[in-house]
Amino acid sequence: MRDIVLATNNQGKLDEARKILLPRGYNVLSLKDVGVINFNPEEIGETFLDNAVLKAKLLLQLIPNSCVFADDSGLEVEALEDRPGVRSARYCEGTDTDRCEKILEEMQGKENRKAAFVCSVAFYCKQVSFALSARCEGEIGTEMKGENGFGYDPIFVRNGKCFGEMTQQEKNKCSHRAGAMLQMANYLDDIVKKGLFLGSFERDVRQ
Ligand code: ITT
Repeated sequence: MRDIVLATNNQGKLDEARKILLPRGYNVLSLKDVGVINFNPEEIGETFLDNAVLKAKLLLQLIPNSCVFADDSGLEVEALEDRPGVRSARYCEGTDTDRCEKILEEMQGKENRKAAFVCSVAFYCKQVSFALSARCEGEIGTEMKGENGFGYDPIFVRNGKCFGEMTQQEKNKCSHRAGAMLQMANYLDDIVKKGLFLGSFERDVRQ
């Protein structure tokens, strides 16, 4: 099993990444697993890709002998000029529910309800780095639905079903994160074949 450390404080992202990458032979370690505490980079990038790169690079500085990756993601709503976008996590003060309610309020009376989730991923280790993005198209519902997932899942509808009502397995069949993680796994397989993958986190702590 190959260890990769995810630079996130978001448990929802961690759970989804694990479900997608474990069957591909990649063991996703959390910041806590590798003893990194107080990891709070300022996300000053203008794009999801910029922020993913920023988070991954910062984590690599802290654990330079490991393979690390970061996910920067969010919701783009067409009628709101692609807001909340890179500011998805901090669109307004409060909880995920408060942020969903704010979007629903802003969408009142709007006919165009098209939206997309975007996920950018950046992978870094000593020898190699890459970054990529994936999108999942859908629309904003008229009310919050379901108890599953996290963030804006209760208001994001894909093919008639809300992400908040989907099981993780269902969401992982079509989500932006699944798209990005599966592309990443393909790149990683290539890196392994070329002998450039660094190995496990254990090696990192022992050296
Ligand atoms: P890290 O930076 O620590 O990874 P974060 O939650 O701050 O965690 P981002 O800066 O990438 O992450 O912001 C992403 C926000 O976009 C997240 O907090 C959710 O509100 C939303 N989001 C991203 N992916 C989502 C998904 O699959 N379902 C619902 N909301 C999602």
